[in-house]
Amino acid sequence: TPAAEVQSNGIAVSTSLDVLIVGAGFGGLYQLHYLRKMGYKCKVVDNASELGGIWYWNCYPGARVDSDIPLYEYSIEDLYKDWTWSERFPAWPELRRYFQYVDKKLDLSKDCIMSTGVKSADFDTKSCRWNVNLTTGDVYDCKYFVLCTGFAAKHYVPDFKGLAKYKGIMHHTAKYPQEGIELEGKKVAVIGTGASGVQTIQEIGPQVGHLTVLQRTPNLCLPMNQHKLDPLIEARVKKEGGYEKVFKDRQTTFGGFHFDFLEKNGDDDTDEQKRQLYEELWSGGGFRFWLATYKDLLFDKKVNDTAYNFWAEKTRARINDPKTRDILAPLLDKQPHTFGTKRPSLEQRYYEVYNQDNVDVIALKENPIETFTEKGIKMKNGEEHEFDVILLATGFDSVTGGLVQIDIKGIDGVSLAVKWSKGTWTYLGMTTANFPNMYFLYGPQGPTAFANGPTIVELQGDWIIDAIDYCEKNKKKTMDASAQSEAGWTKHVAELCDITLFPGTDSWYMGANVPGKPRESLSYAGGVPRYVRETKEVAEKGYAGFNFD
Ligand code: N01
Repeated sequence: TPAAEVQSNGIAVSTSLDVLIVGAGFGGLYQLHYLRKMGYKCKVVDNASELGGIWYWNCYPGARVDSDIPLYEYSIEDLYKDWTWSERFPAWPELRRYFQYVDKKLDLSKDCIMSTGVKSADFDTKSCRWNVNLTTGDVYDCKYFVLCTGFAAKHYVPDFKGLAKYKGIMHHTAKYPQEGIELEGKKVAVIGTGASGVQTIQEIGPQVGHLTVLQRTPNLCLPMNQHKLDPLIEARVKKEGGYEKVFKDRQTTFGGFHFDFLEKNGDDDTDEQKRQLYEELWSGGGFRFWLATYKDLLFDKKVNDTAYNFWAEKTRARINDPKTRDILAPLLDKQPHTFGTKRPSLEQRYYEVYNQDNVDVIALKENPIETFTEKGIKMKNGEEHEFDVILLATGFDSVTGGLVQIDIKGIDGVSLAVKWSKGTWTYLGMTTANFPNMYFLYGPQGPTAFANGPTIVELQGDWIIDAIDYCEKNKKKTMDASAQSEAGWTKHVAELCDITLFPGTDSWYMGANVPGKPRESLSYAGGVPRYVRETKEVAEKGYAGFNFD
């Protein structure tokens, strides 16, 4: 297809690119920066009006990151040197400012087409290029199509009866109004107690008139141990190489964090030693109690139960009312799921919020939602609750949803949504057969859900950038995963997960949170170092498992 020219604001813009990147979050901006530096003509397209990806959309009260600083930032271009975080786990406004800072340093915005979505894309087998249709009506053609849509680009609203009847203010947390909502004194409901629900509840509980939490499954939350950071101390840590060490550690640990599972199993320790370890991990805060513990925690239910018991004991002690205690933190015989097989949220004052007079919790498994009404929600037991505001913290069509919601058609005209309708197929978690020159990162069958985002977008990002460069240097028109290599990788991902405790729990990790979605491991459970080794080996063998034209 010849390079078309469109008029945008009176300026002639070429719509023919080397690389079109979808998503202006950590992943997409990394691609843009390096590919552009290497001389490729690139643009990023994003629905949001500002850079930041998930941090643009998730601006609900209390939204903050769950990886300690400096895990959750770019390790590149010495960006860390001139940026200082104010808290150990920063909140969304600070993350937005970080993106503005990165933009200023790397001059990214000029190549980002914002407030614009990608409607569809199809591969032209004659020109070997992608035609990409934007919501503005513009059509771009590009040789490489790189999807950096993140794991949570498509929010999920359950099909509640009567939902449309409700006349009050209602938002999904991932579509929270940018200008905020006045909640003071209001009667508010939060449905869902995943990370979004927990963060919202603990933030608004002390502000609203009355808060009703509608909980289906308790979240096995861990203490965040948030604290302010002292800029002088951070400056010293940076000078002594502390940040660079963390960036290196990200590549060598299971989850891309700066801590890792221990070299021992639960049974290697006595009960007393276990308790001592759990106390230490607990007081360290963050994900340590989940990911810096016995290496068989997520493989051996008996060991896992010891962690659950410890969690329940610590948590129950914070909840005053016995009934509420059983709803939020049941004992082992009523445990909602195996510890850590759903992502534990990090909390700051979550359990104390339920000790307030203005906060109630409804256990939906005992008393489900019957229907939404004009004024609120009617429960199965006949009670009707009126609300000024309902917040749906009901999660995402995670990992695959953001990709398949774009109508992408490969060489045989079959869409990605159809190809993955009964299960996901990828090679290396970055490509899928019959979609040549198309790459995705922080998506299905990569370490995604089990790892820290910025770590993964840099590691997978480098692999994709190298692959594109390899094709260009070797004058390849197309690079496409073979059906055989894709089948092998998909089997490998399933096998890695099957030996863990994850498949036994209904969670977004397994695609089990959205009715009708295939149940499968959406992420690679072999850990970051193994993943990097396996993907590097493929590249070193001349991209074994790919067909080139
Ligand atoms: O979504 P979720 P999320 N009726 O799917 C409930 C990341 N994240 O947005 O557990 C009633 O975890 C559902 O109940 P159940 C993080 O990786 C990170 O909170 O299915 N309830 C659950 O309680 C996280 O894991 C941060 O029984 C229904 C909730 O809605 C991921 O995003 C902050 C229901 C959904 O929880 C997703 O988190 C926010 C129904 N029909 C998000 N359907 C940070 O801390 C669902 N629910 C960085």
